[in-house]
Amino acid sequence: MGIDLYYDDLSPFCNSVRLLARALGLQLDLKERNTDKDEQLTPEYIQMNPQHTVPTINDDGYIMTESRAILRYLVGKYGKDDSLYPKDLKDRAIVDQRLDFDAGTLSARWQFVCMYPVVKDGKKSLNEAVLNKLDEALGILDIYIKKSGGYVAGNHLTIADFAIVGPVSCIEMMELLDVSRHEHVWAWLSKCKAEMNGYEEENGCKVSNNKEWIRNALA
Ligand SMILES: N[C@@H](CCC(=O)N[C@@H](CS)C(=O)NCC(=O)O)C(=O)O
Repeated sequence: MGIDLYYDDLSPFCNSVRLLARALGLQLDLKERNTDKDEQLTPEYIQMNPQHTVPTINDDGYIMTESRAILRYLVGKYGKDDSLYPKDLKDRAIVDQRLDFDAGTLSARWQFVCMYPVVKDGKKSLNEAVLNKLDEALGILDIYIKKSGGYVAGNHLTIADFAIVGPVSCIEMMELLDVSRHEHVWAWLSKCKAEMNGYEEENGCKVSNNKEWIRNALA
């Protein structure tokens, strides 16, 4: 029996979970909840996840929400070794720091300051100040990648890369910022595309499909 994943193709946070499941060789039973149509607002879903967000997983009755918590849970339970989430205290703390940076700064700026005003509140353009804040977050990520030796939290893939590749590939797709200006982010993104199993299927093609959705919202 696979793990139930409640997901939405519009959500990069779901793609992060799907990419990690691929890396771990896990079978997911995909249960779509289109958040654009509020399919996550049913009493049954809210009973399972009071935040009514995707992704949510149900692993044989064990419910977990919040993409980064899900990544930690899956790798802890199903990882064959500790390379994706090191057991060494200091190495793990770096991964956790990057995950927190993503949740509190990078993805938060992207989701709540850039995306939601457009797709939820009908804003037709983003002002320079907003884009500068997002660009600043990318600049910080660039420093982290440079310091770590080519990946977000080390010199190899960890769950921090899986968490961050979803939102960064969306930022690239929106073409509101020149991501290539951040050379380490740009090189890292290429490596993720090449090295993550099923990248195109689990993230790349969804990001491309969403381009139209966002373009329409901005038009
Ligand atoms: N911090 C959460 C964010 C998840 C999230 O905001 N998902 C959005 C889709 S991208 C959602 O489910 N929105 C519907 C809602 O809030 O009702 C995570 O990383 O899982």
